[in-house]
Amino acid sequence: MYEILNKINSPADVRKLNENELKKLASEIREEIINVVSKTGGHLSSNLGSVELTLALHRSFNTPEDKLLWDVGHQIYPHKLITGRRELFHTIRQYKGISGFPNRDESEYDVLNTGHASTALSAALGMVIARDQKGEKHHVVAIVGDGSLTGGIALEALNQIGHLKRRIIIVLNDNKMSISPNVGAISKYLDYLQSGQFYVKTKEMIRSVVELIPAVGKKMVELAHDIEDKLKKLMVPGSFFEELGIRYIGPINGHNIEEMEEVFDRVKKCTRPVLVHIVTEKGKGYKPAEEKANWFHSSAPFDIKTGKFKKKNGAPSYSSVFSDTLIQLAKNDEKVIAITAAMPEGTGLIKFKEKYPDRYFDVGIAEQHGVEFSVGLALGGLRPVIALYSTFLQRAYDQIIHDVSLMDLPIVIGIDRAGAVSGDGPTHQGIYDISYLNIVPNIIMMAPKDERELQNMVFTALKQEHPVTIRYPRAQGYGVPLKETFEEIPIGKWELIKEGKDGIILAVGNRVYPAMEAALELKDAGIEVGVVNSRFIKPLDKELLKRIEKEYKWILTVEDGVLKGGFGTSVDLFFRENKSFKIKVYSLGYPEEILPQGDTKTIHKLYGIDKDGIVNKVKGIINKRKRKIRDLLKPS
Ligand SMILES: Cc1ncc(C[n+]2csc(CCOP(=O)(O)OP(=O)(O)O)c2C)c(N)n1
Repeated sequence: MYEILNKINSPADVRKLNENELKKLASEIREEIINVVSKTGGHLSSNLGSVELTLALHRSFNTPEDKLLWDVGHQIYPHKLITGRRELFHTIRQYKGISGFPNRDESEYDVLNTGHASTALSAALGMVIARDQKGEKHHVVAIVGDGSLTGGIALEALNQIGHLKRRIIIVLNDNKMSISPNVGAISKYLDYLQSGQFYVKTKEMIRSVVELIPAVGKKMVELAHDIEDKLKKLMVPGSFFEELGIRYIGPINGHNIEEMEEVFDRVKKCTRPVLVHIVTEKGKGYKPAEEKANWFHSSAPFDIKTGKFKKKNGAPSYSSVFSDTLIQLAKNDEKVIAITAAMPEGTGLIKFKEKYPDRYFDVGIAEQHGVEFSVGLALGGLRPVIALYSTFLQRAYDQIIHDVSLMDLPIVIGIDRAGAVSGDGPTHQGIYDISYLNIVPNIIMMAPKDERELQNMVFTALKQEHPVTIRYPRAQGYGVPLKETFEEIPIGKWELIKEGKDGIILAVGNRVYPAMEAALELKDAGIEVGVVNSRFIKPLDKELLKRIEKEYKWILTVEDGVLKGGFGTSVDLFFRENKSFKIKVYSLGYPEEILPQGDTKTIHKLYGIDKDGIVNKVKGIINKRKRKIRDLLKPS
């Protein structure tokens, strides 16, 4: 039972609290977040850091009339707890539960659905224009982290915000961290603003420059003042934002509600763009998360007392096999360069950084730039390997077509978190990559059935003179033994695992093992189906397809991706292009709809791409064919 939190049904209740009650509320919110996330998993550190900021915002601004737009949206658990979702909070990230991100369908307080970084400033500016056009008066506040501020789209928005000079409030929530410590020149600049050194440096610099000028005549004095003015501007805190036309205020303690409220109340009177620089601590209030904010960024369930994560099985994750293999291969090839876009832990490339710091680059939340940077590396004769989550690779689609594909460059893209993902919901599903890459020329697309095959794929990919993508899920492997040596896989050659009688299953990546299990179960039921590990999504194994066409009556394709434009459609198209209508192609995958939030097991089951779903589909195909034959035999 929480003394204060249990009475909070809306921000109006928070506005009535006194200083002590507010402090108590902040601590109860933290306790509730730690309790729930320790069971469900979720974004812990950012939420522990944004508690006071959330309370101050909802007290100063008249939400929901005033609009709060949370960038990424992974830091809004405190916001959810005080905007009417307290009782549902334990369902967060679960199937049929509340979302871990802002969701307009859930609450009028959630203004913009987010999940990908750096979108809030652009959307906020659009809402400002709409407000002004309609003669409305409310405030529009975009809350963006220091990591997300480095994303290209955020900088494009700042460019237009400064230009249009409309009334908009930007709250920069600076905790010096992206998921890992923030990187890049902008991050250094924010550090500089925080450090207070600017003041000393300004004075010193002005003094030294002025001293250099001989003090003769009025003109020289004027010149000295002029230089002083310019230098001051150059060194004054926030002058980067000021020069863009955005008023800078800060840095301000993001854990002091009173101080923040005072500032917010003041900036509400501003008639032009303002940026309030708030400084927070990621993981605040829970020691393990304060010490390891990166590991608790998107946390697995953990033991509250020890701060230790609850492990599943002992097999390594695909991400770590990808990274370990790359490290092994980089030993004998100095040209191999590893690139991540702000996900060193998630992609496992942090290990590469430790081994080869000079050949590792974290480009920040900048997937477009990361891919284009790889283009330059490849043009310069190096072998870039960039690992991105499937959902974030969407950001770099133009670079993939316009540069990687059209110049046919040898770049390896590790597509991590491919397929349905647990917990994060619609914004993070990695289900589109097969379809959107399938249509791009020159790209070789692979998907391993297990961790050993992933090793061989990384090895094979680095031998190609073309772009190669390797998609793998967020999962641990099957415990298949890994090796120190690797085998090259012939491009476009599938693995025929098992022959069948009437039909054969062509499975992709993480669907191969469920297909094998399904085939075994079907065998017990007297149904013999073949299974192929379609380890190349592109190019197809045309030779094998031609043989299958001769020997089988039907094919069932299975993939952890959307059906339209997916692997199944490629197989179907292959036969149609060859004017072959003898064999029937059935497909399992996702329809064109927004997948619900849930764990992968639930999603796979829901859409029938797990073992049971494959068994049922095969039985359905066979029954349908039997019915057809019976119908044909009926006397007319
Ligand atoms: C386009 C995109 N790339 C990567 C991510 C993964 N991601 C989620 S939060 C985050 C860090 C954001 O840092 P910051 O904005 O400073 O917020 P903090 O986590 O520090 O609170 C990253 C990289 C994402 N959500 N969107």
